[in-house]
Amino acid sequence: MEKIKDSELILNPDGSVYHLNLKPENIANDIIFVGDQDRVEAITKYFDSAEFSTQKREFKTQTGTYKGKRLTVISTGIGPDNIDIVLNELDALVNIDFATKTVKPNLTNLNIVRVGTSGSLQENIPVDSLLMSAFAIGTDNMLRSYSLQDVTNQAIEKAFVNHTNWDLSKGLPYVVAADNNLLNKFKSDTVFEGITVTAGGFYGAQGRILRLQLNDEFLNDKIDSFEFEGIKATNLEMETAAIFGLSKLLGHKALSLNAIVANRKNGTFSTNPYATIDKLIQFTLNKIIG
Ligand code: R1P
Ligand code: URA
Repeated sequence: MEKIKDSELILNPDGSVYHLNLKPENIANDIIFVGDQDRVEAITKYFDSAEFSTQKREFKTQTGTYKGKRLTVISTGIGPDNIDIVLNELDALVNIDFATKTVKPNLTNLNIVRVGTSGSLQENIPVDSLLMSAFAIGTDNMLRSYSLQDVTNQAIEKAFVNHTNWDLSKGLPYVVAADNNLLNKFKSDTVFEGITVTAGGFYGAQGRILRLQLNDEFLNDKIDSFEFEGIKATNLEMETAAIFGLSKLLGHKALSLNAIVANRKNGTFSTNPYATIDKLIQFTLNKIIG
């Protein structure tokens, strides 16, 4: 096995991985991703016991047990670029031997569930509802640095590009599915399901106009009328496609759950987003132990 160079897999003086500040023994196989650092404790406050806590930059990690199951909660901060760091470093923690800097012969698969917030594109998916992403369309380009063809759904990609008359000077959108086993495990009558569009920004990239003119002011209307084999494009956020894509490439299983805090169709925002996020957290914890 070839040794990975020190400049490529960077370890801190204490042996922890560069950005996440974690050592292999600090993480569980079941991991919850949140964007916001403060959401980590909003989840771990429900744990039976805590064993580990650390933070570097926006990456806060806590590991403990919930109803006897060992779980790690980690904040990713905002955006697909952060997901590149979090997923590569988590994978290194389980699949690269830090002593020899070689890839382990037997690989470990992590289960990753994102508990995030999102804006709905559909009038009938109101603020304060919950939504699970069956597919994600990445419009952010981060994943295009990798060789992608084995993990993307090219039929949906083509249909989306045609339907939206996508301006390819912004890069080619990519489509990745959620892990099917996790999708079935978390299915519920109380949770909407749809195609999530992951944007590389919150304002222009999600069609928000404050003072700047957009490349395509009708893009959100074209996205919200997109559907593929009966599944609609339902919501906009900033991480899911990158999580699905990198997880699939690295052999991990990923799901994304969203608390709908904004409705872009009727212009509303939740009056109590933290209550909706808490509803999503309790839903997630109960399903994860199932
Ligand atoms: C934008 O406000 C942030 O909220 C959503 C978006 O994906 C983006 O990260 O997710 P989180 O609530 O997990 O941060
Ligand atoms: N997060 C997003 O990225 N977009 C929204 O509209 C709401 C939350």
